[in-house]
Amino acid sequence: MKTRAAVAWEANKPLTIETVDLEGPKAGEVLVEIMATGVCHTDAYTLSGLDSEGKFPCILGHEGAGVVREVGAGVTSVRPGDHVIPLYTPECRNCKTCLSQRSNLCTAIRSTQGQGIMPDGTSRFSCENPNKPVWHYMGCSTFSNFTVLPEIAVAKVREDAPFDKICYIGCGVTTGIGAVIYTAKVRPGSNVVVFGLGGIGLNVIQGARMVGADRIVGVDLNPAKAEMARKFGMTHFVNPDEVGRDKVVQAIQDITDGGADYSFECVGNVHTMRQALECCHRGWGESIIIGVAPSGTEISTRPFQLVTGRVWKGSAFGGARGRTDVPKIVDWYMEGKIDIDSLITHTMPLDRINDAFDLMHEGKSIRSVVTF
Ligand code: NAD
Ligand code: AHE
Ligand code: ZN
Repeated sequence: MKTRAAVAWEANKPLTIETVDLEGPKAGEVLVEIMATGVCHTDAYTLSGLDSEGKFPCILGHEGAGVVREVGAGVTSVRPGDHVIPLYTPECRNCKTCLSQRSNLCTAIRSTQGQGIMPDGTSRFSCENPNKPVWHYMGCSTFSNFTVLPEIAVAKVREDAPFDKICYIGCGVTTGIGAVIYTAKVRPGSNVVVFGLGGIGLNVIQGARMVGADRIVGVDLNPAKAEMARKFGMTHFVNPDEVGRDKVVQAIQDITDGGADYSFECVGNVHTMRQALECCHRGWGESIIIGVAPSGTEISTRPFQLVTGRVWKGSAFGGARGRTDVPKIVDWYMEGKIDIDSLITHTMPLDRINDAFDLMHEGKSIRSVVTF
């Protein structure tokens, strides 16, 4: 079949809207009509050329929602007409990691996903001729009106939920709230610090308020982000340019009576990762890395920071098990327990998708959503 998609031909070039060829689902796969997709900073990161797994030409996008239109042989868990959210972190329920229940990092299809291909080693997308494949991205490619996914990489969700809002649960909402509740398991009354008040950080703040955090400190270079953060529960704001970039840790320790119980890095910068660790309370403070730093960069700190009890860990997709947890998060939204609408600051059609990247880089949006 043919489908309209935004193609990234090479790094650092605007996407172009193309009519591409898409092969139907093979065994164990499903064809999904994408109704809406968010644009996450990770899409911009890969487009920047700094992602070691970035492969061009490709169809980016990993934060979508849509409807199953066709299923391949042997598919049993979804059928045509089901509403689904694509999962870049699938849940096969059969690999060592899924069976362990100790992590959400299902390994069933991770290696082919990182190479831009389906589990059988080929791409379903091509442009101009079948010998010119266009690569998949994070196993999702939601910047295409139709896409093919393995059955284990879709979460079936309720049908009354609006696609142009719940698409954000496909990455940002789950990553932020999940990092608080599944990865860090933040306790009520904790002091929480969030570096980066964008599409992820604001969801960390929303999660921290949900679980009853006490002080919630936000850190961002862009003071325009503070207003929305306060609405979501931020109690204190630190602007590194105001306090001095080398005094951020001290400023946080002053606000939190000695340091954060939990900090979350939602920028993707190795310097803020270090600050996020070092602003943690001696003896127990835990710092969770969410931001994706350019490949080739490294984090550093004095080992003494760890010897004295601080803990450094990371979180992918908020530690959420996609097929199990994503439908629950959709329910929380529909029941009014979480706010998604306020964070979607811009909505545009596919042919304006480059505006979403511009707005993000200019610091003018929280989340842009593209509708088909
Ligand atoms: P965003 O662009 O919406 O937000 C980033 C925020 O960081 C902005 O408000 C910006 O002003 C702020 N910032 C930039 N430099 C800063 C600095 N030095 N100090 C303080 N604040 C600074 O991006 P997003 O969509 O929220 O994504 C944030 C990060 O999380 C990205 O690195 C993204 O790739 C990553 N991410 C990771 C996961 C995961 O599963 N681990 C999931 C989604 C996104
Ligand atoms: N290819 C990248 C990896 C980037 C990365 O860490 N991705 C996160 C999700 S970001 C969503 O916006 C993730 O899930 N990581 C776990 C995994 O298995 O990829 C790079 O930098 O090499
Ligand atoms: Zn993302």
